[in-house]
Amino acid sequence: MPMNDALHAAGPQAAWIGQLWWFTLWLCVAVFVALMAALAWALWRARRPAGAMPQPAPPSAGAERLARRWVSAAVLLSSLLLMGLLAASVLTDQRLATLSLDGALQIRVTAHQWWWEVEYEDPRPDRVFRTANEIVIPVGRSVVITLLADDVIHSFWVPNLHGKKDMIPGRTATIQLRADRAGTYVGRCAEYCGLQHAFMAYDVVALPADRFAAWQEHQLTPAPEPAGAAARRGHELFLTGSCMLCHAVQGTSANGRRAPDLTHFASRASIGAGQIANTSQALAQWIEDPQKLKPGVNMPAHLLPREDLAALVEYLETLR
Ligand code: HEC
Ligand SMILES: [Cu+2]
Repeated sequence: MPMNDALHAAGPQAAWIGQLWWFTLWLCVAVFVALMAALAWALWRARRPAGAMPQPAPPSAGAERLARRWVSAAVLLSSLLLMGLLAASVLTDQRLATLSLDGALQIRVTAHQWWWEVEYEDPRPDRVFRTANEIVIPVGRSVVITLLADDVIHSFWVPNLHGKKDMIPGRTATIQLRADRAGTYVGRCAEYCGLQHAFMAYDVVALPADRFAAWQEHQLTPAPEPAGAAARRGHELFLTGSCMLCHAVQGTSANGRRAPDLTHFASRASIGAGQIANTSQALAQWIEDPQKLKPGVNMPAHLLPREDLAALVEYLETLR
């Protein structure tokens, strides 16, 4: 089950933030209860017999001194509690910075209108690859994600793994995290960014180290030669039509960079950044009229003859 829950930490960073959250919550609950009790007590003490007009007696000097002392004590206590919250959040920041980055995996995530480009870095250029809307990471190994933005301001937020970090065009930010449990964690854009703000999800999939290594090797392979007449026709349409202007498929002449890399598109769970499940029917609808499935999308509609559309879908589904 994909998870999207800040209170079920799957790694140390979210756990530190979770502790701060619980501390803040219980402190505030205690203050609230104390305040309500004081209010109830004050109301009870000041009650008047029904019907009688209250005749406030001038307070005695002693009572006034006592009241002033109470007020000073309350102000002091509130300030101390606020300082406590401040100290706790500074401490949490320091703990977040203690994550060991030895042998960390380096990933670059670039925010686009309205999808996420994911690039796995490697000192060897032939081991760099790109995917979209799905960030696969190994369990138990730190990951440094460099956050960039192309044409939109987003905020990167995978609640099970870490807090939020803004992605601003022209600025580079990083976020360090580690997943200690395997699972699929849903990421969300947490900064209102426009038309598709509510539908810009991505999955962070944490796999055991060996499965991650296998996934990584597979991503590094170019797309297979399509077998079968329909898939071959789809391949040809892809390369002779407009698709290759925006999309890349490694191992072919398509190397557009304006849209998601489709080399292993069929292995992804969804189409359009979590918008719809990746099925052949949805894929055909997507190619024909992406606006209908995702208003505001920056992919044009393609009104193709029926067989051509089917061939394209057939081809895209070979891109495992
Ligand atoms: C003008 C550029 C452009 C052209 C031309 C174009 N696309 Fe796209 N395509 C995009 C963009 C941008 C997205 C990302 C949309 C989003 O999620 O917001 C996309 C998304 C997709 C996706 C979903 C990818 C994913 O991982 O979610 C598929 C599949 C796709 N396009 C197939 C095609 C096919 C097939 C053609 C040719 C018939 C084509 N595209 C032509 C820009 C283009
Ligand atoms: Cu956004």
